[in-house]
Amino acid sequence: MGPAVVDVMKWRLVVTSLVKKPFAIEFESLRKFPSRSITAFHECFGSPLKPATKALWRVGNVRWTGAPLQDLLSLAEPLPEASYVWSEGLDRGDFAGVHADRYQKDLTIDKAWQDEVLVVYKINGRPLSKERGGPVRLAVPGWFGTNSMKWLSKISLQASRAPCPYTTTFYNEPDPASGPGTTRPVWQVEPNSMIVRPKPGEQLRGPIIHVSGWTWYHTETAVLEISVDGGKTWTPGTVEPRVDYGWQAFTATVELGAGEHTMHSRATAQDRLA
Ligand SMILES: Nc1nc2c(c(=O)[nH]1)N[C@H]1C(S)=C(S)[C@@H](COP(=O)(O)O)O[C@H]1N2
Ligand SMILES: [Mo]
Repeated sequence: MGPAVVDVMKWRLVVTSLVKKPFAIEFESLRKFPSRSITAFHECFGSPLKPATKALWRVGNVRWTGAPLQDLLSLAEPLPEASYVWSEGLDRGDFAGVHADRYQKDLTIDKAWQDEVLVVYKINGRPLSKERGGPVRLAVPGWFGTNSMKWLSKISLQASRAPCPYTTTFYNEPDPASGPGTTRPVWQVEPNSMIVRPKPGEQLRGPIIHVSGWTWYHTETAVLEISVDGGKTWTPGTVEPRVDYGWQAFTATVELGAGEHTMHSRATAQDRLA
């Protein structure tokens, strides 16, 4: 809906609803909370109107700095019936013919208590720009970027999911675990990988080809493989260890004869190993 223009002197973060001690804090008070920095991949789900049907990624790797959300929650003391944490941004307007007074998202209470979830005021060591969601946004490492609320103004503890277009009309995807016709919220990402070298259409001298790229997921990628025969056989590559929630670089070597070839990469995460 376009960036919100926020005056940091007037900005407050409100923590409210199903809590014993609702409160509001100013920017300077937020900065006095013990700060934490975390490296994390940051991936856009893509347009919720046109989910990507082919290999296409909008993903980067950043370092967030801010106060752990769990510290704010501890201060507010959520009530037992609080099962979701709603976040609200200051942008409003229309998207795809649907009006919203606020951009709103939700997290499960379990994710909100994890120490990687931050109320962020710096990216890569610098203050957040207006476009990046400044002065304060949420960062939810391991989950799609859409959950990382920009121009954050309110955190509210609730018993059910948020009713905003961005949690109901948009950002629900087919759920392979529950069968055809079912959907799940666009929250946690699936194991993923992307070949960066060779580039599409690049001409190379064989037979030994060096492959490199990135892999990312909610937990660490354990196995990364390359196929040059459409997925019949797979050659294992080497994956660098993960830093926090960051993406992991991989390299592999394959042998190819003359001609045109198609290459696939496949990531298997630690928690998906049989
Ligand atoms: N308030 C608000 N937060 C938002 C959005 C938005 O439109 N409004 N877009 C989300 C989406 S879909 C993504 S992918 C990320 C993009 O963050 P970036 O601009 O830092 O890459 O912000 C998320 N947070
Ligand atoms: Mo996005």
